[in-house]
Amino acid sequence: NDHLSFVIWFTGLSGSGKSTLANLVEKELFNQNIRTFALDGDNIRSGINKDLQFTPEEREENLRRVAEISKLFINSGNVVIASFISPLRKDREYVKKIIGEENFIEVFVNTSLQECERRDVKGLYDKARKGEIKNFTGIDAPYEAPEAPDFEVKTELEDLEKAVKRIVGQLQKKLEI
Ligand code: GGZ
Repeated sequence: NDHLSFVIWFTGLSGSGKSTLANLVEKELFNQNIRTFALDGDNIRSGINKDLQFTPEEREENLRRVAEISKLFINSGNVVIASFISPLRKDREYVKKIIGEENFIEVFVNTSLQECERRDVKGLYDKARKGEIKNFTGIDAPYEAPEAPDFEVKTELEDLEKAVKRIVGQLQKKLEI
């Protein structure tokens, strides 16, 4: 089953639901016999990027390596599903340049800081508010929302399954299957 390969890049705050949405998209593509490979903080920052923390320079390097890894995987015929906060526009532009504009699909997982903080699944916002974690995105480090993402999911308003259908439906045209 031959199909085009590209990167679906999920950007949004910690706790916005990037991984949840990415997993649903991956499942849907898998069901359609599309080869996918998922990259996120969990499998990247615990291994290949465990030398990197969260200063602006280290985030940039984190994302640069992710972009290069993504390129390797798309060249081997995978649709890459990448979920990273990727808070700065300039860094997302850099990633797009490495991967190639035509192979880069940006999904803005738009959940308000207020809601992410209310959920606080891992208790990280609480720690950041107390100053126990420095440079935390949304608290004492910036998040720059994409200006023209290919897709935007407002998780507080939209049913996730519907959002997945919308995204995968559009992608099928691009995939030529
Ligand atoms: C943001 C942090 C930080 C700081 C640890 N700022 O919700 P999580 O826990 O599982 O996802 C977050 C993850 C972010 O890593 P990324 O590689 O996606 O970031 S970036 O794209 O900016 O390089 C969060 C955890 O790491 N985490 N400290 N200070 N998120």
